[in-house]
Amino acid sequence: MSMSPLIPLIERAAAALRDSQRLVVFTGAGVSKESGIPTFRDALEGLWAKYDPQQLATPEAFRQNPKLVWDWYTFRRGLLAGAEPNPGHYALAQFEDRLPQVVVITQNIDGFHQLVGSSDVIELHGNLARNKCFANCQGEPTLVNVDKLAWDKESGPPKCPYCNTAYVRPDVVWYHEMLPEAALKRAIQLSTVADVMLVVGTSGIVYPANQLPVFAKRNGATVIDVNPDVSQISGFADIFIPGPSGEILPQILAAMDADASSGEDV
Ligand code: BV8
Ligand code: ZN
Repeated sequence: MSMSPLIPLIERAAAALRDSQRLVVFTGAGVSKESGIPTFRDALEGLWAKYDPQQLATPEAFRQNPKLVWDWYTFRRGLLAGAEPNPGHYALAQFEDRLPQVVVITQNIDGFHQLVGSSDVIELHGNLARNKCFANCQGEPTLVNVDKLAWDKESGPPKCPYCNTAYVRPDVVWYHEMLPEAALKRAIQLSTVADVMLVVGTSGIVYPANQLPVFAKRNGATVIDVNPDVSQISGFADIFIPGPSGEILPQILAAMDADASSGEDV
């Protein structure tokens, strides 16, 4: 079998990760691509094809047409129900058995990192499984369990059961909305003191999440970027591994274990 040109990169990444004391993993839609979850832009097929996501995922769009936006999220929840975590998610969870600190900071809203056992996950953009009152009438966030509500589902979202005024909306961060303050603050803190940041499956386009690798790099972290394409991070990453995370991450884990066992032989 010809030596994959990626092997030296995978071994360099494994060596950096094996010694890390304060690892931050920063993920985007790409880590869930091999789970069959369309990335943000792909989630516009069929009847949604004519919409620009940045026109659907905004408070203005929801105010203007709550049913359209609610139905798009119901459609995406259906896609998620048919998908499952991939080997990349599992490999990231297994880092915790080998390293003193692993925090996963994700832009994704699918909850897959928690589903496979990652125990410290920061969700910068919320979670598709949660809903809340659009007015956060009981405080930020006023979570609402819609499974307990009866309403005409054809009409779009239910009214908030607490205030009966505002509609219920998905608990996700829309464009032009602030990210959850505590989550962003902790994400910045951890990125600033990380000794290694493993960036997986993000284009690095969306602000302010895309600043985290910059903070890590600026404060001396080794930055590793795993992405089949060049991202906004690849240019300043110490190690750029061009490949799909579902294949690359298990190989990095195996290389870490191979190193470790050879270390034990000595
Ligand atoms: C805010 C939840 C402050 C909703 C999402 C002009 C310039 C700069 C910034 C802006 C600007 N205009 C507006 C802004 C700010 C804006 C922004 O960044 N816009 C971008 C488009 C330029 N940001 C905001 O509005 C944020 N809020 O700034 O607030 C503020 C507040 C008030 C007033 C003023 C300012 C809020 C952003 C949060 C938006 N919500 N998600 C939902 O999902 O419905 S973001 C959404 O897009 C997704 O959640 C996802 O996280 C994100 C896209 O990022 P990625 O995860 O990187 O995904 P992407 O598809 O881009 O890339 C996938 C990558 O995977 C690719 O690189 C691909 O190569 C790779 N890949 C593919 N296959 C694989 C793979 N990788 C590994 N393995 C594979 N197999
Ligand atoms: Zn309410």
